[in-house]
Amino acid sequence: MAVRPTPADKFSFGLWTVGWTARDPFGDATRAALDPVEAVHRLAELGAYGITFHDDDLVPFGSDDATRDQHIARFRKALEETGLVVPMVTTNLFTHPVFKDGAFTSNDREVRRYALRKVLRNIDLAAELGAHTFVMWGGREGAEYDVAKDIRAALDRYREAVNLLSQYVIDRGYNLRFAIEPKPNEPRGDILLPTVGHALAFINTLDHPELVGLNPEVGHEQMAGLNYMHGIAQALWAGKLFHLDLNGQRGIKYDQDLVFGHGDLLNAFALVDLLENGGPQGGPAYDGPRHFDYKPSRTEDYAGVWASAEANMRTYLLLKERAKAFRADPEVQEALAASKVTELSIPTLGEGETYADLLADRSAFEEFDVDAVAARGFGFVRLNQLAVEHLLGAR
Ligand SMILES: [Mn+2]
Repeated sequence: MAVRPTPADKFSFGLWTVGWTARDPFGDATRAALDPVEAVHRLAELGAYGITFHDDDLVPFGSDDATRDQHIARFRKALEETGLVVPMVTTNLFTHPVFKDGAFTSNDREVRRYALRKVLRNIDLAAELGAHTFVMWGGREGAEYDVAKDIRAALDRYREAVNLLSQYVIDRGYNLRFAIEPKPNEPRGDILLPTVGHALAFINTLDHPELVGLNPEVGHEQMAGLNYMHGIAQALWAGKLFHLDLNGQRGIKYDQDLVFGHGDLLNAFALVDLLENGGPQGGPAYDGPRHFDYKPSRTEDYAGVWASAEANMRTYLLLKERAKAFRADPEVQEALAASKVTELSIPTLGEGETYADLLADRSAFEEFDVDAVAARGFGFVRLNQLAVEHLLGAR
């Protein structure tokens, strides 16, 4: 099937994804380092529109100012040559040993002050490169031992950090919003703000909640046994889907970072259907970057790296095409109505109806035939089979 990604599809990749040299806790790197300039050119050739990075992906940690400027200048030149954009930037607050007990929430106050400086410097770079989203994944913000971290104090410090960074963005006049990326564990035993729900509750306590949203990742929700599509739907419902990280995960285990769709394919289908067809008029519910945060498996050479990058985009486009066919199928529309999926959009009380009116409505209770209604089936299995058949290309 002719599936060709184009920049209009808004696919973006982290520099750390295709650039992962495949070092894991048990083994050495299986691939040589990738030049960020080559990553830009290759991704542009494959049809991507954007590239994202952690500060240290682009400029090795500890580089002096002159070296830093050189790395940034080479990268900018590659962007200009290819037309690739930088929609998002993030900060590495997890690799260097100084962050072993966290960054914004380290028990060590000096580490917290250093972390804020590292992020402030990176915010300037993000704004300079035209990014509109600044992701915060607090991978080391957590603990292994319940007695070793005061969780309420840690959340106070987390909030203090995000409030300070928000004020900085406002004072500088940057067109930049923050997106918190939840994860339940790994590398810490337990990470703060472990799910979409925890992060939403935290955002509501901030000085500038309008500047802070979410960057939910497929694998991070599924590692906790949660439904990613539900998480995305709630983020949309709250007006907080600022960005998203697509990849694949097979169940509750370590963070696999597989290619998008190489985990729970049915959930990926429902996700793409939501993003592309879940808007108020049946169009897209989300118009931001379709960002892939995956890792090309350790078994792959560079030919496999670029094939896997392409696989993410192809899978997304194929699911988009399958979701469109699903929505257009008259039998699906009939099954959705028969399952009362559409009836859920009708408010439970009529317009202007009060609880007094409900109490006076004998058909709602006194004359309601509980047994007859309880005997009615919903037909959800038939509906889901229609989705499976569309996904398999059988309809
Ligand atoms: Mn991620």
